[in-house]
Amino acid sequence: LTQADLKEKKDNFMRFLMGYKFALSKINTTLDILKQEFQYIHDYNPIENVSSRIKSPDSIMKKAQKKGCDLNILSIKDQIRDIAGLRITCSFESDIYEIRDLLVNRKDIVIIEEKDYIKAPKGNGYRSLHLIISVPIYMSDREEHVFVEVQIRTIAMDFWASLEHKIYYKYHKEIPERIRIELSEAATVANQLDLKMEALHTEMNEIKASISADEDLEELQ
Ligand code: 0O2
Repeated sequence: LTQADLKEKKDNFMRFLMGYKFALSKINTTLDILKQEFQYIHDYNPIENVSSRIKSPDSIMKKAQKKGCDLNILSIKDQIRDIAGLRITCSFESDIYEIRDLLVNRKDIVIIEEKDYIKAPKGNGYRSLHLIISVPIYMSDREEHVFVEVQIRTIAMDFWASLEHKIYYKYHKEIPERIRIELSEAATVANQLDLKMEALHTEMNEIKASISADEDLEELQ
């Protein structure tokens, strides 16, 4: 390959990655609107935090090689579905499904795949809801659809996953047995905390509903 060929390949790849940047901006805006609207209508916000990242060209290539995927833009676009990743954290488990439903009901987003590691946690204790969504983006000369991986989890699930991720890489993916057991116990405790917080949240909502029903009644009398 000549220098000019290489430059053209690099330019094409960077342009290809721009599509993912636009898709993330679009979903971030969508979530921001949903958040503000939800707050206005229900006086409640199910989204605590949103973070996003685009995989580096290096890790895209590594993943493509690992998967045995051809190293061209079309194959990578089709087979590596987490080039753009978005993580949403919320306070309560019920919020996760609330956000999922808000996304599912949007006409401009197509849900390609759903993995529920909350109903079926991974062996190590990992819990989260994963969605692969397809997002349309409008470039100057064409319309494209790109995949975005959305991970939705509670703060407790996120706390556990971040630490597990660090430990996993610290031990080069071979976690010692004792730490593995302790991580699994920590996942159980995090789950118990989620259940307790959800129960308190439900109770608070019931109290709020009964106060507002009393107020409505007073207004009528
Ligand atoms: P990073 O650095 O977060 O991007 P795939 O390999 O994506 O084609 P897979 O493995 O079936 O297919 O995808 P899955 O199960 O949807 O999980 C992908 C992502 O979820 C991971 O991305 C992690 O971010 C997260 N994840 C999944 N399992 C675990 C886990 O056991 N512990 C933690 N901490 N995170 C997990 P990457 O690319 O592995 O890493």
